[in-house]
Amino acid sequence: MLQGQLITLDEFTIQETRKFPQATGELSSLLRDIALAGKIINKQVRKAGLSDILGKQGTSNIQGEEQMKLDVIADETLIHVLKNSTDCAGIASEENDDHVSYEDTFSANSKYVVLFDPLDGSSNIDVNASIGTIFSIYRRVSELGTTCTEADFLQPGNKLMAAGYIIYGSSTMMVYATRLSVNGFTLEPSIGEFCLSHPNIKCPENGKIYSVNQGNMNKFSDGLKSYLEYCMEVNKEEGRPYSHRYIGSMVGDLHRTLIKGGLFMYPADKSSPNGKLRLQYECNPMAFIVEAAGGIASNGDIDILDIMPTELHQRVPVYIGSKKMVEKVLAMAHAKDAVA
Ligand code: P6P
Repeated sequence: MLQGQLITLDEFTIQETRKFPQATGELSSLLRDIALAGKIINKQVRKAGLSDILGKQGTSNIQGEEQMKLDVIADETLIHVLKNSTDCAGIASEENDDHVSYEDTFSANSKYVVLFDPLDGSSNIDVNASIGTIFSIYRRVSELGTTCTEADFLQPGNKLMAAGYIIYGSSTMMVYATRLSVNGFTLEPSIGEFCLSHPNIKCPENGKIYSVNQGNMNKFSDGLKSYLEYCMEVNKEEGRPYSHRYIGSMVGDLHRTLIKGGLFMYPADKSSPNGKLRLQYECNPMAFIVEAAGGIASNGDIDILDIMPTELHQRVPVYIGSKKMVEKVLAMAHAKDAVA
């Protein structure tokens, strides 16, 4: 996109709001607040090697995972920015036990709540691989003017109003989906603005990249093992063997899958019957984005977005990406397991 044609995130969200006369602009304003938090986190991530913020914080989160210093910085940044937003009634973070309800009058009368994984893939921080912030925006189900309840944060993904991520990679990008489209914005550091760089993203219907932690193969079901063998088989007509790409950062692996097509999966296995990834903080927002772009996302049985959450930090198996690749792995996994 030429310099003269730059459309900033602010301009884009205002244009989108104008398409709907009844829209109040609150969702757009909340997206801009999240973008601000992303810019602040980006500043810390980009200089992490030069300041004393690499490495472990010396604490663990609700997941029992060791927190990196940048995990805590990102979490605190999002909590602070959203507390000062006029459009967020409360938040729930992957790093914290419970949700937080903002009590000031403005916030209590806001109609949205935000869930986030402040810095997904943070084990990659010290080796400079892509990491990201994942966010979900729901309309609250509790009454305006009252304190948020857990029900506000236990809504299924098919109730999402918007979801997105900020990826701190070779460039810093914000990608978000509404029910209408998925759009990507690249941070232009010289003006400090996210600018539209990937309008109307579509996930290719098929692909040639599969993304899974192959080290867990011995713990996978027979059906899944047969699918991985299928990926590695030589079949020139069908473009196999596929390429295996896995960086251990869901945002990085999913961004590639969204743009280039492919299949990302974190299946259930013998030691993790519900897989590893969190429904509310990772799987639902990513499923919303990929499905808005034409892909599909399943837990192996049903659409991720149709799962009724029962706990804030529950984990689910996930198969997500190009429609034809997800359908194939589910067919092979089920067929083989059905026989077993
Ligand atoms: P494993 C990062 O810790 C994360 O939550 C996701 O970003 C990533 O896809 C997954 O876990 C990696 O898990 O077990 O392969 O290291």
